[in-house]
Amino acid sequence: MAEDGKPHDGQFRGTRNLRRLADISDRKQREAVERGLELGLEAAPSVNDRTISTFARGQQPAFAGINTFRKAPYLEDVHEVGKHEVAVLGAPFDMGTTYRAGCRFGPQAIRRISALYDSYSVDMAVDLEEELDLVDLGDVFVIPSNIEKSFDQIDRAVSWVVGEGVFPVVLGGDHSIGYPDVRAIAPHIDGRVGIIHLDRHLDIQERDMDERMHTTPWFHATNIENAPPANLVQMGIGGWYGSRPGVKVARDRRTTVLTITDIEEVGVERAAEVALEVAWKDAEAVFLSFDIDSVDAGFVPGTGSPEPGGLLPREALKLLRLIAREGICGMEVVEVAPPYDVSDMTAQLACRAVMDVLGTLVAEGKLGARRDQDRAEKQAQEPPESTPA
Ligand SMILES: [Mn+2]
Repeated sequence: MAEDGKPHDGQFRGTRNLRRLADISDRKQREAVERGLELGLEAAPSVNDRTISTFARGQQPAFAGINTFRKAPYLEDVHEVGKHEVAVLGAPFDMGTTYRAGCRFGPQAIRRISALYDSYSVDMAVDLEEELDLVDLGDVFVIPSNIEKSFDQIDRAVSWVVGEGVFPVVLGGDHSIGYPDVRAIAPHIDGRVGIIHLDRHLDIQERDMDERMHTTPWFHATNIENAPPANLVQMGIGGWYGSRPGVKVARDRRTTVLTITDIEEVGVERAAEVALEVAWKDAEAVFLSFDIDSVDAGFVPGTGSPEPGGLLPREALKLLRLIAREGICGMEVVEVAPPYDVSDMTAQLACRAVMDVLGTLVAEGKLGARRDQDRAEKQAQEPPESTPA
């Protein structure tokens, strides 16, 4: 019992987080209001709330305006990306799909539904707007009829972002982009890159119908010298679709495979521990690849190769958060195919996956204002360097 006698005070995260959130500044939100009034005209005299402008220029209303990811600033000039911490970019490519196409519209759909969300989470006690400098770079110019040229374009785009020291969030697109994403990131890592891959499918065969399709990214990614298969963890596997050629490769290369039944049996926490242990072994960084079809098809109808019996959304989000806690070097969310979606629910879960991962990275001081604060405090504690005599 707390001092004021209120039962359960401080016992639950929710109540504690209300206080934590109150400590986060609302500077960016206030600036956004000022900017809205300046650019969008003051509201009609009948509107009592004078923070509202005539033209919608900020977060609200969620259903209005031009959408970027969570209505973050659109960074038209990619040369400026290095001034920011996180860049969202779309890879609207679906020529690697082997069943139903449509995930070229994934980035648009994820951005559209992302406008629904505010910047802060009571469960995580973070404010993404205030504590993280995120921009939306728009989409990569993919070459719709050519897989290899599209890989080159995606590789070049992601490599640019990472080379500028910025954390990439890639919105797919089909899973073939896992290969160019890792190909882009690996050269920037001084050491091994682990890969944690959530999926119902192994996606590790060499070719599919003679090409490098969405069933093949990890074959090619784990051919990259510092992205070895020993550090690849494949979680949630268990679909009946397209597994046979990949099974042999996964066996030969000795990747770590956890089926959905494994996860069910050991539990999400233990599964995450195993994944982190394997992916991080002798590695400098870990890349996170989230195939939305790792979730039960009932929750994600809008995907190219749906599979019943996968993760529940809450399990998937928990797994992602546990993985993100140790820090990652980038993430992709793939296989959101809006033409088959219902009520934006698939795009919405993809959006939430990104937000929960970013929120975790901020909360754990791996990215954003808390990391900067930790670093500044550490620096202040270090004794001043002695000047040479
Ligand atoms: Mn899949």
